[in-house]
Amino acid sequence: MSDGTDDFARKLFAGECKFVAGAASIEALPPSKLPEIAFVGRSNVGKSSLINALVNRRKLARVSRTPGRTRQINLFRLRDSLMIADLPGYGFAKISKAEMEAWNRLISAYLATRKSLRRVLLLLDARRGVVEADRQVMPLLDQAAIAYQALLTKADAVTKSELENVLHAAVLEIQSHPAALADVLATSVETGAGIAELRVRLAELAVHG
Ligand SMILES: Nc1nc2c(ncn2[C@@H]2O[C@H](COP(=O)(O)OP(=O)(O)OP(=O)(O)O)[C@@H](O)[C@H]2O)c(=O)[nH]1
Ligand SMILES: [Mg+2]
Repeated sequence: MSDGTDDFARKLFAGECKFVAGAASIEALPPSKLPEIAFVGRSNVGKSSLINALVNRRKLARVSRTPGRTRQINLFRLRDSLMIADLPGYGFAKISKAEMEAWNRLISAYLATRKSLRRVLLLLDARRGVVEADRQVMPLLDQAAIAYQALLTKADAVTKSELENVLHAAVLEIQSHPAALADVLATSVETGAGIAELRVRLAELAVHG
């Protein structure tokens, strides 16, 4: 099956993708008019891996086994159509209170001031689903009133029936969040599950040209 949208999505994510900036503060973030998608989720959930899979580059966004690796907002530009923001992960157990407050400030400021932000992707590990740290972040997203899409990462790491249970529970939980989109997408960078579908959804928000 291939209509115009699929075609555009494929071309968009196969095209030029450039690292624009790494910003540790909102002031350091370059202004942009292009529609922007932010990747949000716990440390180690697979944000950078998913970005790499979407653009089909192995090492565009840095991937690490050590949680807490991405400490700044990393901004990427896809052609002249879309910006992708890889946000620092949260919920890392060994983080100090001061670091957590710094994270909260950075993310709240980003959500409140980034005018070009069109969507947030909230990544959840398929082995766990929604966890306490996510429950603290979701109200921030609701307040910002930016539509967010919840999705499961690492779908390959659970059985089919586990995946169905976690998906079901996640769908039920996000229902009570006003800014969350209704469905939850299952993805895996290992099997490629959900990646093409996600490209199409993101391409719908991009500048077509
Ligand atoms: N099995 C499996 N492992 C994955 C998948 N996606 C990511 N991982 C692994 O999960 C670990 C963390 O991935 P990252 O992409 O660095 O996670 P992150 O969310 O960017 O982490 P921070 O930058 O620390 O917030 C790495 O060891 C990845 O190889 C997946 O779809 N399946
Ligand atoms: Mg990362």
